[in-house]
Amino acid sequence: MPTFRNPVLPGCHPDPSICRVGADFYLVTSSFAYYPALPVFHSGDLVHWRQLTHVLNRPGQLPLQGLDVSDGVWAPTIRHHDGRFYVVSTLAVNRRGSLTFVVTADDPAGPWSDPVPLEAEGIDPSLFFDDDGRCWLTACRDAVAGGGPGELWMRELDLDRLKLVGPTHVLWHGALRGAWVEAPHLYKRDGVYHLIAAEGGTERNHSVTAARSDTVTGPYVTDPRSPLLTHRHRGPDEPVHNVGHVDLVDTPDGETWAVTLGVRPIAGTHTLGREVFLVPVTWTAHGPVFAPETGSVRLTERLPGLASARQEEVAAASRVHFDEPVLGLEWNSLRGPVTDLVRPAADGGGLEIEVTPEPLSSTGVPAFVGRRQQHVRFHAQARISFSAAHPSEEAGLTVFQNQDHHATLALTVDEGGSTQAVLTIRETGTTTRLATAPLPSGEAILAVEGDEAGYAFRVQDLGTDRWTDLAAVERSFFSTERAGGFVGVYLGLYATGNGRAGSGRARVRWFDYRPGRGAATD
Ligand code: 6LW
Repeated sequence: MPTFRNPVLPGCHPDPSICRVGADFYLVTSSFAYYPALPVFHSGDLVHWRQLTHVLNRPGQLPLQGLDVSDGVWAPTIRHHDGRFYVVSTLAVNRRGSLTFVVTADDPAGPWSDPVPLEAEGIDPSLFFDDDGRCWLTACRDAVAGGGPGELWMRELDLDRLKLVGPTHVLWHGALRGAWVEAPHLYKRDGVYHLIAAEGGTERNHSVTAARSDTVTGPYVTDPRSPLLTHRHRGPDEPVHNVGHVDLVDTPDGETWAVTLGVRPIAGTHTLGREVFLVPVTWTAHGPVFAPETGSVRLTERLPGLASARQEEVAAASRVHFDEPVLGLEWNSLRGPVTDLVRPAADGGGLEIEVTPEPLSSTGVPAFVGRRQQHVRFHAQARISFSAAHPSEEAGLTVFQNQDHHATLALTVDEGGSTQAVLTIRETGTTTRLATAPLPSGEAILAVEGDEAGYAFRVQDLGTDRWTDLAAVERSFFSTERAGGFVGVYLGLYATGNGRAGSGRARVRWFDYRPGRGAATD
């Protein structure tokens, strides 16, 4: 039986939503405070995904400045109806829904419209297009009149005016007493409306629950089989945890599959964030059955029967020379565009990064670009030259969990003006210098190698070609369990004057990322 490896989208890609148009599948995930926002992926076989674009990739579309990395753009839903793609999502501030919006496009590769605000409270909006052509938005919010803590609600969306109309229908308070119910999606099968949701929170107690009704606005009755999918009862040896937040799609061959988020903890902690896993689904008179063979999300799963599937080529390893006019789609900045600060050099000789006062520890827009770490075992290195004008100026590589939790390996100068490489870690307001190495040539290869134990940092002075091992940082330092939040590790390039305006700029000739030994999707 041919199989595939889960996760199908490794690295920080939480809250996946999926739809199909003909033989093509499209998927979107949360992007939090990263810019551009809401990555859109395409697949022909549900297993291999290639990024097409971002839904929000124009300056000023959403106010992300000032936000913690784990706030921002949460839990989108993508749907297609009548030749048009729709994405609904929420801007979260201080971990609460502050603005829900809809964005549309005729082509999933864009351009997408500007976000249209909706009078919708809460988070995790979704869309359901009924047979009668009516469109319904569902979402979750604090329970208004008991029964909570949370509740799922619904209102009709006027597609011409992109405006919610008519009364609000409170649909359901969840199956698990006392647990917050979220991430609703509505599906109709054989005339029955199936409301699928997540409960228990996005950590270890995460689960998939359901309710059903014969009429779209309810009443919805709890599916007594709930939870329909969870790993909350599976012990520490289970390789996949936090399973929940699903979206379902039917294939042209009549199969149903679900995408779900999950994490791959090692010794109880995870660094890659919530990733996208693919799970088979069958249907009975009661409703969907997730992972009918095993009841669990597996790292090796049988292939979808998509006989004629067109496979997307997905390169794991890459050396980027930054000789294209714009950065690849895998590169994100924080809270806004940085095209004026971080750009491919006009002479084609790599990436230029301006020194600005904005430190990585702020909630502003630092001169930073990063890509997701997608393998626990990986190598990343960059060839960089930088001559700092002051010891507060630095430029280099960062292993970035969030603004309060990251490590930097950077070129700077000491009090005497001599160039050196400095390795520091920052944790909740405290910066600790772990190691330094003199770099008389001012040009170096900065490298970090990760595995189950930790992140080992080293530097090669290109004047002498001599490598110096600096120090290793334990892997759990960068874990969500330690740092909090909802995101995974990014590997980035940055420059800052740490509050001091600078005039210089760093030059990065190339950046290398490749999975480590045995790290297929490790
Ligand atoms: C998202 C909610 C959740 O809105 O985490 O996993 C929030 N569950 O559904 C942010 O990812």
